[in-house]
Amino acid sequence: VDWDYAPAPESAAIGRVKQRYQMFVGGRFVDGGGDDLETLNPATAEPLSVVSTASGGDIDTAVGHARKAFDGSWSRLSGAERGKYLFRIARGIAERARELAVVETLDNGKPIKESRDVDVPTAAAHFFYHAGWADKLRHAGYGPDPKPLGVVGQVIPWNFPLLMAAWKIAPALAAGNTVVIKPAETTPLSILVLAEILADADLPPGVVNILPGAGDIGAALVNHRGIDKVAFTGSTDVGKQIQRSLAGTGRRLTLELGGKAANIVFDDAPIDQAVEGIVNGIFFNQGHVCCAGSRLLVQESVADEVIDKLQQRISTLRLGDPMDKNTDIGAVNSAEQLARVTALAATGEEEGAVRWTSPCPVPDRGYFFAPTVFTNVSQSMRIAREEIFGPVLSVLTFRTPDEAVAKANNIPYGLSAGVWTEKGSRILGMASALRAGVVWANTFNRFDPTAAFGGYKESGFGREGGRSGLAAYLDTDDEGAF
Ligand code: TXE
Repeated sequence: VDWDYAPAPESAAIGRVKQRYQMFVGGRFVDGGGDDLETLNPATAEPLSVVSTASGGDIDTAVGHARKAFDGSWSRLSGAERGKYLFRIARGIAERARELAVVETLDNGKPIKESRDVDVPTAAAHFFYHAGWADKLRHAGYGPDPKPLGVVGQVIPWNFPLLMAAWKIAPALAAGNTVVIKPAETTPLSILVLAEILADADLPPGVVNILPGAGDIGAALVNHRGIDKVAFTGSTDVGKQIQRSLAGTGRRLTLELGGKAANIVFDDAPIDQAVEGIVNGIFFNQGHVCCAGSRLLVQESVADEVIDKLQQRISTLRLGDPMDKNTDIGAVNSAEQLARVTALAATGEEEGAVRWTSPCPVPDRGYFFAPTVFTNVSQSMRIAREEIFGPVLSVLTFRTPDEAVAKANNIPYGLSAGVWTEKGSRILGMASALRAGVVWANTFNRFDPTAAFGGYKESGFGREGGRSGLAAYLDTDDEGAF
């Protein structure tokens, strides 16, 4: 935990979930033309709050405000002045860290220790990092006077609601763009707290507009004629639809889609450390992670030892109330996602894999799924190929490094991978052979705003974070690949 980014002052309002939230458009909190949306606490399946949603007309209004802000004051500000706003927003997140963590956990179902120690500080760090970029664009090798793209339409998912908002908004603003963003329908609350932080930071009206709504509003937003660039994080199916619908429009597009990462353990790896990394890789955030290490590839000679230690370790994980600081695994975000995970896991048994479920008690209300491990998995099984997006690990074995690479790459995705070995040369060799945007060595699920994140193949294209992530919001041919 980097508490510089999340000082969590005792005075912060803690856990204040309002009864109703409004949209944030043109610098004001307003009601939208869509039906109100009830958001649930997935740990209890009980209503949590109500959110006003956007209609098609609201998209016109929000894009109009974003255009006016772009053409007006925002694009005329110096980079240093834009940076000041980003610093203020970062500090605002840090000051309201506890409240944000509680709202996030109640709305999403993730353990409070994760929203407190990962989501919120990393969101603040993202704004701090991009604040530093705002006045340095001319010195970053993008060309003498790199220009923003204009009005950016962004659609984000429910697995890291605040963090994804930060990943999208911070680089867009640092580069000088204005934003219209749609959160996921099951997790609209934390971004609407962020809206209060934006307002308190005196961000000029229209620079960021937040439109809660369902997928139809996302589709209307990305297809709106006033949008210059689209950034989407979500399912591969929706990403493909967006790519098709934008074909020929000339609009810039970045997609961050699904994954099926291989976490590869060699026989010389520090086994206990690897077991921790495997657990973190798949059970962090209930496995609702696009880069989750959902396929364990373990070298045959240590497979029994690793699986045995893994099951022992998983048996100690506490599943339950996400607001309990001791909880390791919280609630699945929605009834729909629970049904999806349950159905896909069932195919594992049908196709002949051996299922092991943690003996932990499972709460009798809310959306919970006990940590599950499949062994005897073959590459053709659905649980080895499809993104489950839940706390389910599929274990495959290999004998040689070449076989590990072949199996790791033999999927339609290419977002991330992990390698566990004491050999430095092997790490370098694997990193270049694996078709994955991110390769972690002797660690997993480490995020840093300075590092570019993004995929190959059906995991999408474009990068977020680092110099490359910023390039995606600039009118430059330089994709920032260094
Ligand atoms: O995703 P959707 P869902 C994967 C994961 C999960 C599956 C389904 O495998 O099990 O997708 O999740 C908006 N045009 N990921 O159904 O529908 C939607 O409102 C524009 C991986 O929740 O893609 C939400 O804001 N936008 C992933 C966002 O897209 C549309 C994160 C994501 O929802 C739209 C989430 C449309 N036609 C799910 N339809 C990751 N890469 O991290 C929906 N949306």
